[in-house]
Amino acid sequence: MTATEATGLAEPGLEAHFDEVIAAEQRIEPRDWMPDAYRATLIRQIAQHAHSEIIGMQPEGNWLTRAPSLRRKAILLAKAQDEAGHGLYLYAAAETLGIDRAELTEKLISGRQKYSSIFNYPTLTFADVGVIGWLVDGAAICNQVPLCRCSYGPYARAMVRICKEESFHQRQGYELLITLMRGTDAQRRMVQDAVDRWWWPSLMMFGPSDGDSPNTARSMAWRIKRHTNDELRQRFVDMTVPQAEHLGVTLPDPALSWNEARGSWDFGEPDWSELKQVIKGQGPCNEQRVERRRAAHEDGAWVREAALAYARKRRSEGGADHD
Ligand code: FAQ
Repeated sequence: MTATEATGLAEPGLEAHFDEVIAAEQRIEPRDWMPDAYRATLIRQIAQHAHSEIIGMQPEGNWLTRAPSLRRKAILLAKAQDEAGHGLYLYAAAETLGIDRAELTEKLISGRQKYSSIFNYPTLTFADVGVIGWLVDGAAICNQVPLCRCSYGPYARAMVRICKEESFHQRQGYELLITLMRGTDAQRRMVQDAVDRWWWPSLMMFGPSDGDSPNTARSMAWRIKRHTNDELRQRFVDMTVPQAEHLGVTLPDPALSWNEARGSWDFGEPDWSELKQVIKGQGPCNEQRVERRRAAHEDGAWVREAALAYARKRRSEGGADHD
């Protein structure tokens, strides 16, 4: 499918130029003409991505007051703060497409926009913090590095910084797990239990299999997505299996085996019905995650009002906005 076929619109000069920019691997910028469906797809994806970063603070945030040492607490705090920052860059990127952040937040808390399925699972032990860093941030990196080459400039640029920080997140997770694996039998069991619970949901982060992914073909034609969901899932498995061996944990998939001919790992089929349920809002923690976000938003109303009142006052007094 070419970009023009994907748009289904007829605005000859503008659309031809848009197609040329995409074909030449150049960037579309906020003031450029773009097909409505391209804009809508970007808003959908960037908003979901931003919401995921913001909701994604909750499962780990759950352990901030119970981290086992000051060092682990400082690392976890820094990671959660990074995620808040990622959410903000991404909301800012979405705003360049003409949507307001307040509207996006409203859509999230009213269930009209999605966030990643992965953040609807509970964090039962401190090993989950390590496994989230290793597997969830690992999956996020696989998925997001290609987005640094996305055709929409503000999203691609936001992804460059985000990916650098995600790499730190992944390393801290792996280092935490290595420390636990060098500990007691109970600690090793705790890590294995966390891996058993997070492995399949991590594979589901990449989205439905290619045959069931309605958006991939068009997003690839527009060079928003650079690889299909299954390609990225395979890349993640190939990257992760040797890391699991080094760590000394077993991945909970009896079908996992090296395929000599393909030069990559064969693996089992995720439970797609589970992914559908979680996306529909029926995962283990969906309700509590959205409720927590809604409460935080409502509790923060006075901050937004105060900031607005201050900005208005400054403006009416003719003060500079930036000092
Ligand atoms: N969860 O046709 P496709 C992170 C939806 S950030 C929920 O394949 P598409 C950092 C999909 O939206 C993690 N919904 O869709 C961190 C679509 O529904 P719609 C977030 C999902 O867009 C780490 C429908 O299913 N990352 O982890 C999921 O082409 C640690 C059909 O699917 C991003 O958002 C899912 N897993 O591909 C933070 C990356 N999968 O909208 C804290 C950017 C699919 O039509 C701690 N996003 N759906 O109603 C993407 O790359 C893509 O949007 C995909 C989905 C690959 C997620």
